[in-house]
Amino acid sequence: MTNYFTEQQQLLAQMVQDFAKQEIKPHLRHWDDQEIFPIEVFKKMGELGLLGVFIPENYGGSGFGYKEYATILMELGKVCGGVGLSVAAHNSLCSGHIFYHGSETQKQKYLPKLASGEWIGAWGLTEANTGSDAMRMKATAVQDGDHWVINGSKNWITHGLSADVAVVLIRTGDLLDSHGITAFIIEKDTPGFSAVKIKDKLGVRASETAELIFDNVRIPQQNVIGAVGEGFKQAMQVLDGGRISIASLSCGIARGAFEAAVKYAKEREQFGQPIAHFQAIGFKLADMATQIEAAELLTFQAAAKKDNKVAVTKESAFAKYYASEVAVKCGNEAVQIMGGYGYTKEYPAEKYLRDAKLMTIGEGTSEIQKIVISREILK
Ligand code: COS
Repeated sequence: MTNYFTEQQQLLAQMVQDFAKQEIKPHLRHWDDQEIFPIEVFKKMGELGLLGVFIPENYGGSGFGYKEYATILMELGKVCGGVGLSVAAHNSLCSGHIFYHGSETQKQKYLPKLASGEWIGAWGLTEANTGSDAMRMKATAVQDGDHWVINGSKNWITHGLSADVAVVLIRTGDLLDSHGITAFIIEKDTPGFSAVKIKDKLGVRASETAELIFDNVRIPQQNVIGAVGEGFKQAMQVLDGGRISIASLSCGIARGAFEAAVKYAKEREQFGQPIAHFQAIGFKLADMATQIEAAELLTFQAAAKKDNKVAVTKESAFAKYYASEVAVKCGNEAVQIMGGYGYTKEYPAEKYLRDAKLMTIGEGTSEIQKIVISREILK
């Protein structure tokens, strides 16, 4: 795929590889074992322009497009799905929501801090009982003069504990009214707002996950994003972009697992020769390579359409669905090729598999992607 990259994408890929070699790879195992979200390393990525990738320069961002964003996340995915997930949630969900739907005042207030990494951003749609069925959310906001009072909770929120600011989707109208949900910006120290870390995840363990709790949280009217009642539609549009980021991470995880498997298959000898010489292994590698190329093409297709300001509902679902399933397959095959070694933490394959599994769940499960795709086809 590298051959299709522009010079700018190649430079970005190299920059992320250099950064990852220095700042991420040496600590991967520790962060994964201890479930540590490396805040200081995350903030350093802000200095490199990786936390405001598609935010225009006048708001302190890097001013790149989605193709460059996809390239960055593919490189991060090769190294650590957890760190990559935090970068994705920060860029496309929190900053993306404010950038695409916020007022000029909100953009000027929040985007420079988010793009530089001074502030970490989270985004909250899901609740304990409403994941795929997002519209049935229970957290409510009631108007009180020029403020809104929020009660309820959000669950599975990426770096919800460490975030300085969160964009949250809250019910302001009737249950199941698609125009009864509103997006609010909440800052960390707002009274009544707290968060609890969720522990013991299977994968993406270097990415913090938290529950957000709202106990009579008073939010000023100026922190409403767009119009009251527009939140659900905004969230769906934000996820259309976000799913390209998960597809990109998935491609990176798949390629990381593939490269580790190729290296091992060339070195490991059984029956007097490297196992790569056996057709059983060669065919596995051929399937992995073909599927990764296809996943990358789908992902860059969605990214290119997003850059051309074309609706990407179907294309991002294609890419997210296919690439995330390919990541799981490649992680699984890498473990199989490495045999007993692949089953230990001494080798990278098992982490790729664990990190990959989240990609088929977060920002809409594979089953939700198929609902989105089929609805688009049958429209
Ligand atoms: N872009 C713009 N608007 C969209 C949209 C999109 N991609 N998808 C839906 N909408 C709009 C619809 O047009 C509809 O608007 P009107 O009521 O004005 O006609 C409204 O949103 C409701 O849409 P729909 O009737 O399709 O809602 P459903 O409850 O059937 O839900 C799915 C649709 C299942 C696709 C949605 O709930 C979903 O994506 N769920 C998964 C959520 C998810 O990814 N969660 C993980 C978050 S982890 S970060």
